Amino acid sequence: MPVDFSGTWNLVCSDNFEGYMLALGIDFATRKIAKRLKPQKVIEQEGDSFSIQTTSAFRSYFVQFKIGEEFEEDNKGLDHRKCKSVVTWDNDKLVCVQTGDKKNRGWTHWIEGDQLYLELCCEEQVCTQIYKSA
Ligand code: VL7
Repeated sequence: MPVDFSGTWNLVCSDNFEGYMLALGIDFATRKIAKRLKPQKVIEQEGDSFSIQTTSAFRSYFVQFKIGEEFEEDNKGLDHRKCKSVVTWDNDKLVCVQTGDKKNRGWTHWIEGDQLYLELCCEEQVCTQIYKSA
């Protein structure tokens, strides 16, 4: 049985979100607002199907995918760059590769204890976030 990421998760800490946003070319004013946000994630996992709704007071983002099936991502409200994305399992980690204009773009989710981890990568930048069950 794979790990179950389902639930409502609140951001508790974030490291190098600024570096990640800079790598994505997010402008100063947007970064200033974005770095103060405490987003909430609602993850639904049913077999190989996932949806992840990330909500904040400023912008929100929704993504839906099936393990191993490539999909188009528009990153609407974020950096707006289109990507071909695919999510796979790496043992108990959920790994998304986002192929597009930016090198080494993607994210990884895993659970440790009662915390949900998210590592966001773009070019040389890695942002690590920790979420706790709401
Ligand atoms: C999505 C933000 C910076 C713009 C606003 C920040 C709003 C809340 O990819 C992500 O999550 C995955 C894995 O859970 C599922 O989509 C992270 C946030 C990346 C990039 C762009 C700053 C403006 C944050 C949506």
